Amino acid sequence: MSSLARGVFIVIEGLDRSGKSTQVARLVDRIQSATTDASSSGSTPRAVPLKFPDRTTAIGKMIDAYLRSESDLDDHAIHLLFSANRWELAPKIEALLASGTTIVADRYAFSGIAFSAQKSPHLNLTFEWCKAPEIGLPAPDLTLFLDVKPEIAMQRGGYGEERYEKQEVQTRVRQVFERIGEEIGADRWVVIDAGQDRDKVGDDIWNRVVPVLRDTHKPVTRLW
Ligand code: T5A
Ligand code: NA
Repeated sequence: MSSLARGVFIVIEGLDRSGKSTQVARLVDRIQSATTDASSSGSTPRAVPLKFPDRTTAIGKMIDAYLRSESDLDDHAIHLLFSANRWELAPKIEALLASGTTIVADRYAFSGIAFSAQKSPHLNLTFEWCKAPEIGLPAPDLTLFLDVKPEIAMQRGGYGEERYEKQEVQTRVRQVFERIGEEIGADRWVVIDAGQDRDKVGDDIWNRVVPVLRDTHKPVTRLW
């Protein structure tokens, strides 16, 4: 094994308030301590969090205004902005993975498809149309889908502040996520019961992540 092992690309997906941000932070810490123990260079980060949408870029600021209902955009246009927000970060993803840093992303292309396609058939945002701009992005090695009933998520802090935080929307989003999971396949898409307490969810995630962290010698693939 002469070449540097690449980082692993992990995505945490789920409905609004399913606990993604909580679990992304915990997983990054857990990977960090596991790899610091195992290597001598404790100062180099071995895992970093990313969040989609990244609201800090010029595109991200437009998305942020849309989500807070401060602006209105055509449904196709906002879909393409979410996708562009991923493409503008794709070179950073590639570079981090190549340098041996593991990425834990809070949402990714799958949210992009699910939240837009739930607007169809009312609008012509078909599943295939929504998927098209995501084709060619770096593919996650593992996606953990935090599954929680919309009625449980609704009872959690801060719910209802943003555009898509309505029970009927979340129910349709969950159906599109199910279809995506079937397409991705069980080796790369794992459903986690996110209705459990935080520690139990964290342990279930960790058990699925450990084998993937060891599997760093195959090249990064592309969606789809
Ligand atoms: N979107 C996103 C698109 O339409 N297209 C796209 O391409 C993308 C990427 C914003 C919106 O954008 C849409 C989807 C979204 O509607 P966001 O910024 O990720 O996306 O916003 P949210 O999904 O709403 O993220 P949140 O931070 O609000 O929710 P999280 O991260 O899922 O949940 P978290 O960890 O913050 O926890 C929420 C609350 O629940 C508690 C926490 O303490 C917190 O109060 N909690 C638990 N309570 C009980 N049991 C547990 N196990 C708990 N875990 C956490
Ligand atoms: Na939200």
